[in-house]
Amino acid sequence: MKVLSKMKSENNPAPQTHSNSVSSDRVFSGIQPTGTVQLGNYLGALVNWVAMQESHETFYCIVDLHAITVAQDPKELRDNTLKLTATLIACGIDPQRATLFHQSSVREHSELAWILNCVARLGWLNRMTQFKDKAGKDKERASVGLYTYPVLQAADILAYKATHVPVGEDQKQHLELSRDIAAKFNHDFDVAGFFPEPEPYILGPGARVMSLRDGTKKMSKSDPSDLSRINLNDDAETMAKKIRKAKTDPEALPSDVDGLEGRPEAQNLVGIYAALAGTTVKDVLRDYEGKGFGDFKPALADLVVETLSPISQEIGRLSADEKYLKSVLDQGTLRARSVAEPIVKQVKEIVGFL
Ligand code: AQP
Repeated sequence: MKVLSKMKSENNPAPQTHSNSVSSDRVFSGIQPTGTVQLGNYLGALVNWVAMQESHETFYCIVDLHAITVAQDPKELRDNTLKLTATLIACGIDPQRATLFHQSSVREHSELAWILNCVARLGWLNRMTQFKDKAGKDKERASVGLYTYPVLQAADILAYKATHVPVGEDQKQHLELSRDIAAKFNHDFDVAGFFPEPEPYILGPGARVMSLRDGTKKMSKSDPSDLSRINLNDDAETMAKKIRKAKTDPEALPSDVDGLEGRPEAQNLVGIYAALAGTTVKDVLRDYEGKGFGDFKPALADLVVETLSPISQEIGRLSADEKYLKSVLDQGTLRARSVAEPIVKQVKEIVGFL
């Protein structure tokens, strides 16, 4: 992947890979079937998912158990699960290489989550900022599931003893919690090294894509404003219109990264350009220094359309083949269970279940 290879060297050491062989590292990541995949999901997570399937054993999970932490229409949830399967394949996930499945079909996730709920501490969960954001002002009315969401996330990862988790920056705190839970389990039951402490894998200028309407807010599937995000299934005209209408400021682009300080919308658009072009913010500014958004936005719109249009068309094609999508998930479930079942069985023995 052009995008990933450049970002890796500049920002973060990559997990060990070996050419022509699969690394012993195991990768797990998840995505909620809560709407249409947006550009932030793509750049923050999916680009890395695709790259990592080449060199690692990978488990990619459609996390429907996480989705129901907020109200979902049952029919929509089922439809979204299939649509997301089509989207992930259209983005480049190869079901022959990666294990692609939906979370509720592997009961070990829920079983391990309960055990880990009894390991995690209330004080740790009280510090989770995503709960505060998602629960909003009236947190008394939020579901208990939304509160314990990060523990289920730890179970998702640890049920496979995954070592690396490619995610967007918003998931950093949850990943730290997963590491704490793994370490506490190992310590409490005197099983040093039983669970690895999973490493977050957060890369490059696409790790935090912000709303097109407000550069201080993360781009999100569930933002009520469709203009705030680029959906992967938007048509070319809609994508270009959203970039044209994106909030900006009247200043020209600066010559260096420091000049973007205090200009969240400009920073976001330049970051999106850099991530899509597989380059750095610094390089983008070198090309567009002194130019206004009247010049920059059309170039960005072209790049967005050029990258996402083929994916959007492929989503349309694959979505029509429900039988194929279900067979991919069925196969993924079998493979995922064959790994998670013995690990969770061992966990039950360790904690003392008969
Ligand atoms: N704006 C973003 N920038 C970079 N990465 C992002 N991710 C999400 N938004 C951005 C990453 O996408 C992966 C899957 O996310 P998710 O569907 O599990 O849930 P989320 O993080 O809550 O994403 P959304 O789009 O905001 O969904 P809703 O609106 O349903 O809550 C994760 O790796 C995430 O970091």
